[in-house]
Order: sequence, then C-alpha cells, then structure tokens
Amino acid sequence: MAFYQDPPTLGNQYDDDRVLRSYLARALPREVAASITPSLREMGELAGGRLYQLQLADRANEPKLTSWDAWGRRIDHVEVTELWKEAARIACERGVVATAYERAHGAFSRVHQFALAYLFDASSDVYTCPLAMTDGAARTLLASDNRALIDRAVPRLTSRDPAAAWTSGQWMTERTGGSDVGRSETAARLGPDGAYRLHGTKWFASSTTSEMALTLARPEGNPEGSRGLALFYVELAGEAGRREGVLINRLKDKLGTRKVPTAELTLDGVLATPVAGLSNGVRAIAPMLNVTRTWNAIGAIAGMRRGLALARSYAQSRVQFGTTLAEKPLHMDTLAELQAEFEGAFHLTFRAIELLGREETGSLTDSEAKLLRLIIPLAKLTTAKQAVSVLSEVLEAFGGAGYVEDTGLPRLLRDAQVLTIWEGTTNVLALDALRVILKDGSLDILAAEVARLLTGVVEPKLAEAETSASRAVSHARAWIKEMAAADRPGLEAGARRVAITLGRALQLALLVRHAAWAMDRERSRTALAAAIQFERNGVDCIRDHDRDTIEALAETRQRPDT
Ligand code: MFK
Repeated sequence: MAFYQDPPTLGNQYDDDRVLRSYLARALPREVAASITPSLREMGELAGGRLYQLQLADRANEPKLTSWDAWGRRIDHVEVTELWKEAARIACERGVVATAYERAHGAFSRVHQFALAYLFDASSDVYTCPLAMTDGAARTLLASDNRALIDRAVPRLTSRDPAAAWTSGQWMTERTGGSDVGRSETAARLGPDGAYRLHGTKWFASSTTSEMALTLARPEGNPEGSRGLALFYVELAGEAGRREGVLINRLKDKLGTRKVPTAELTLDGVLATPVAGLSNGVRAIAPMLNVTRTWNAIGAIAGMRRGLALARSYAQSRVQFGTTLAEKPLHMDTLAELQAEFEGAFHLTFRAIELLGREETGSLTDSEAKLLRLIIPLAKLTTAKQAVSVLSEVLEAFGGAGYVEDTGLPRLLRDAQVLTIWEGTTNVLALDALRVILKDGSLDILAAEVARLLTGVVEPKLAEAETSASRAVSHARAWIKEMAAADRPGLEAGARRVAITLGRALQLALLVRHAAWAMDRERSRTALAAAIQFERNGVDCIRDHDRDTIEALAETRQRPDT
C-alpha cells in the first residue's frame, strides 16, 4: 500500500503547555489561577482546534483592496480574510484586550490577558497586530489625560461587544524613516474652523481596517526633529467604504504577515485631534511603543511554541532509517536546544508583563519602573531573534515538508521575521537600551534583579547556570563602563551584543529561579533541564571588535581596495 505521512496534530494548547501552566502556578495566587483557568483552557481548545483548522483551510486567502466601485467612485475597500473575521470576533468576546482594562485581578490581569493573547496568537494569522495597537492606543490615551478622547475611544477599544468594538492603527512609519521617526514629513494644518487636518504619506500602516489610528504629524511652524512632532488621534469609523481624507495607495507585498492588510496611505486632509499638546509626539506615543513591543515578544514566544508543538508531534510519527525521529539522538538534541530557547524567551516576556501590570496599578517602585523601561527593549529584541532562529530550525526538523507551503509551516518563519523589524529593529532597540543604561543606572537595577533571582538556589546542577548568568551581567557592566569612557563608537558598535547578552542573562536567571521552584513545588525536573540546556546554548556574546576589521568587512566606505 502506498505510504502517506500523517500531518502533525495539535491538542488543547493550554493543557499541552507545561511551560505556561507551570509559570502561572508560580506567578499567580491560587484563587486567581483557578479563576482564569477556564478562559485559558477554552482559548487553548480553540487555538489547537477550530481556529487552527480554519487557519489551515484559509491559508491561501489574502486581504484584497478594491480602490474603485463599478461606477468610478473611489472606495478603498479592504476585504480581510475569513480567519481574520472570526479572529476579530473571538478576540473581542474573549477579552484578549479587554481583560487588561477590566482588571478583575488587579495587576495580575495583565498576566491573564497576555496568556490569552499567547494562546490565541499562533492560530490568528497575526490578528494580534491590530490587537497590539488597540491595546497600545488605549494605554496611550489613558496616559494622555485627554478626557474627551478617553471617553470617546477607550470604551470601544476595550469592548467585548463585536458590534461596538474598535481596533486602532499606529501610523508612524514614513518614507523618510521607520527608525528615525523625527524626520516625519506629515504636516498638521490648522483650518479656519479650528480643526487640524493632516497631509502626508504613511509608508507602512499596519492593519488599515481599524476604526481609529494614533499618528504623528508636525503642526505647521513647529521645528524639525521629533520634538516638533505632535501625537494626533484620527477617527475612521465613518460610514462603510472610503474614509474621508485617507487614500489607500496600495497594500504592501510583504515577505510575511500576509493576512495583515498593511497599506501605504496618503493623508489628504483627514481630520485629526491633538492627543497631548502640539509637540513631543514621540514621548506621547511611547506608552504605545512599550505595549506593542510587549505584544511583539508575545508573538515571538507564541510562534516558537507553535513550531515546537508541531515539530514534536511530527517527531513522534515520522519514521526514518528504521525509527521515529523522536528516537534519534541528534534530532532530540536539536529539539532540546530549541525548547530551551523558547522557555528562556517565555519567562523574560512574562517578567516584563508582570511589571507592566504592576505599573498600571501603581504598585511599581522607582527601581522597578527603570527595570521595566530596560526590560521591554531587551525582551523585544532578544525574543524576536530567538523566534527567527528557532523557527528556521523548526522548518528544517520537517525536512522538505517544512519548505512546502500547503503544510502551513513556512508561514511560521515568514511571520517571525517581521518581529525583528517592526516596532523598532534589533539595532534600534539595542541603542534604545544602551541610552537607557547610560542615562539612569538601570543596569545596576538589572544586575540586582539577576542576583535576587539566583538568591537561595541551592541545587548543585544549577550552579553553572547561576555562574554564567551573573558573569555575563558583570561582563556587560564592565565592558560598558570601559567603552563609555574610552571608545564611544566602539560602545555603539557593540550595543547589540551587549543587549542580547543582557537579555539572555536575564532569561537564564529566570529559568534558574523557575527550575528551583518547579523542583520544590511540582517535583518536576523539566525546568531544570531547560536552564541547563539554555546555559549550554551560550549566554555572553560580548566581544571586542576592532574598527579596522569592521570597516574592511562592512565595505560601506568608498575607497580603493588596497
Ligand atoms: C504580535 C506582534 C504585534 C506587534 C504589532 C506591531 C504593529 C506594527 C506597527 C509598527 O511597526 S509602528 C512603527 C513603530 N516604530 C518604531 O518603533 C520606531 C523605532 N524607532 C525608535 O524607537 C527610535 O528610538 C525613536 C523614534 C524613539 C527615536 O526617536 P528620537 O527622536 O531620537 O526620540 P528620543 O529622543 O529617543 O525620545 C523622545 C522622548 O521619548 C524622550 O523623552 P524626553 O522628551 O522626556 O527626553 C524619550 O525618553 C521618550 N521615549 C522614547 N522611547 C521611549 C520613550 N519613553 C518611554 N519608553 C520608550 N520606549
């Protein structure tokens, strides 16, 4: 009889996730954990069941832009995929954003909300993109104290009623710069009616179907640079079809996130309301950046977890050279390395989320606030890189099937690649982290956090991991101190290596702390294995690089090759 390989399968994505369940058992008070478990189990069932099946069935569909109707009217209608329509309803009804704002469990509500988002993400075809921006917009408006806008938009952004709920866009990127936002060209003109209208182009506006957007524009007469920009609220909810003053030039033809209707927009006089004064727009939109960067880390761990769940299932059924892949020592060695990366990324992401939840409920100390400011870029950049490398290996673990579109697997890698780019590239976030470190002593606070996590851990098998985590942080501190005094360009050149080292050191310390807890309370040694393996994967990547070598290899200077 002809042979046909069984596809990999998924079970309930909550019940199957040892890492999530063990983390929640440690991080949450027992009554909170008990109260949120049904909602997580329900989301886990959807994510491994009906939503996953719909995602596979909907694989080839993409959003479509119709610019004109039959009679020549400009309509700019975007039709999203079937999965996106279903994901929108599920996310709204299950409170994937709302849970954080309802605060049924105080600061722990952020953990609940992001656990829902984590379970939902990998079966949502990146519907988490508009959700991230919606969450970021709600947080930004609340931080602005603009009562009229808060009253108008926040109840809609945080609604559980699909008929009333809004999502938000975040229009920041222009042709002049995705990183250097201060070069934005969009102008805000004050009309005789006392209202502002925006004129310019947004080059990469994620999720154009949203009912509102937060965006940056320069009020006429303001100075150049980011301080001359102001944060504006744009409402797009009007009647179906064309949004007055916003033209959709085209949908972007992207490597991944192909279900997300990312567009290039012309702002042709769209009405806009200042959110928080008429300058310092980057500072005003910073709460949004911090929230969406946290969602980015959630996307990274959710993608890794999905890839590994599928790879494990496949390893159990795929027979090669006489046994299943699960019985091949080298295949298991590879999966173990990847699993440890995922677990480190998971714990760092949820540590950031715990702090975010406490910030929102006003229970952070000054030191913890500084720690949060540093952890967010570290988590975003480290987990995004891990996701790309883990998911590349996951595809390889399927051999040719990982490279074939209708298995649904290549999407995992393509959708991961954006995580290193949007919401700030690895290098931009590394420089952001370095700026924060040099400005406010947050590296001392991070070192104290690592020391705190390692305190009281007595398991001898964790000793090497403990040493590696604290040595890596000490190395980073010494290196930054030396370079800040002696070689600023060298310091900047090494910013990515330092940031990744700090991100990994923190991940390892969190793994050690969790492993010690799991051995004690769950009588489980799996988290111990993750800490040991993560340490073996390597933590400290700080190296001295001399400038001659870099310049010779980068080959960006025009000079004769001697
Ligand atoms: C599942 C995945 C979900 C993810 C969905 C994502 C959807 C995708 C949508 C997008 O990608 S939208 C585009 C996102 N774009 C970026 O993230 C821009 C990347 N560039 C940077 O982050 C640059 O570092 C930055 C634009 C911030 C630099 O600009 P500037 O002009 O050099 O600003 P500066 O001086 O660093 O900061 C201005 C003020 O903001 C300062 O405060 P002060 O005015 O009080 O001095 C900063 O401290 C403050 N600030 C900047 N970043 C901050 C912040 N404050 C708190 N947190 C931050 N992260």
